[in-house]
Amino acid sequence: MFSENLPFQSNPSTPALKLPAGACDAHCHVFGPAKDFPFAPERTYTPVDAPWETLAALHDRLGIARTVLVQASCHGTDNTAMLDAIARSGGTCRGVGMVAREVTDAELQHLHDGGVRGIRFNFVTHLGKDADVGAVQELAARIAPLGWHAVVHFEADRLETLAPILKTLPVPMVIDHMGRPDASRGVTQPAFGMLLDLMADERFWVKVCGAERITRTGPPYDDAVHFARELVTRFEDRVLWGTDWPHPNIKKDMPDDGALVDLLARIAPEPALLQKLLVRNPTRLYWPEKFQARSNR
Ligand code: 0GY
Repeated sequence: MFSENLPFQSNPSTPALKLPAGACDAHCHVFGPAKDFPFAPERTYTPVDAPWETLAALHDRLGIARTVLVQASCHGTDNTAMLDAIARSGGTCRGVGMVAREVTDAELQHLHDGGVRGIRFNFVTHLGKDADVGAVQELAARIAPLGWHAVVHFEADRLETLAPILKTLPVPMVIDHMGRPDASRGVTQPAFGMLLDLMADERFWVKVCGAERITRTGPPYDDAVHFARELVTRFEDRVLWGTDWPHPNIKKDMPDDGALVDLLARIAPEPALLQKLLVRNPTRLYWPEKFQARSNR
């Protein structure tokens, strides 16, 4: 049986915070519509339809100019909904796909041509079977020549086992949702310490979104903000942020995306840090050709 997801908020608030030009939502999804892009039979949940047009309208309202779509488990390794959205975005969107171990070089090239710049591996119990470690190592070696990175999504208690494996991979790695610690245990908890240790290695990046996932107190996520703030101040050049719209598997307190944007005023109140988090860093990872062009000027 699949669990059914709650609908996203259809009328989010307009944020008070004005985002810098070129701001990027580096973690969000398109789902379906199921009639055009059916969900994967092996999924653990059925999301609500969340098409590109709805996401684009949300981004307009929030002041977001660029998008990184992240493939989610409900679509499995069928990246077509994401590729379709990227193709319709007019160059403002890039993607992170999910692929089978047997993916061919031609398929990887097709994804690259379609705007994909990384692949994602899940190690999260409620999303089903973990990624196979042998496949992760093999695929990481194959995407390295494409200049791609790996996005790694895990629960905090998996890091002890995963860290030694990740350290052997020959690509940059982006960790989802601050490594999913239990925010009620504070920033001094061992699991978060392990993440900070990992981040000392320049290959690792982290997304400072997911406050609504790690919180134990709910909105306005006071317990979770400390984690994001700590990461942004320590690793200003390797942090990314996203809305996580349409918020799959959130069971209560469906986030107001406008309020999530306003949380940035507490996570990165310094304009220079906000600029790195929302513009410079995602450009370096997802639009490297523009990043290099700017650095050469
Ligand atoms: C997220 C989080 C979740 C879902 C997935 O691949 C997925 O289905 O990532 C979750 O359930 O916590 O980042 O979208």
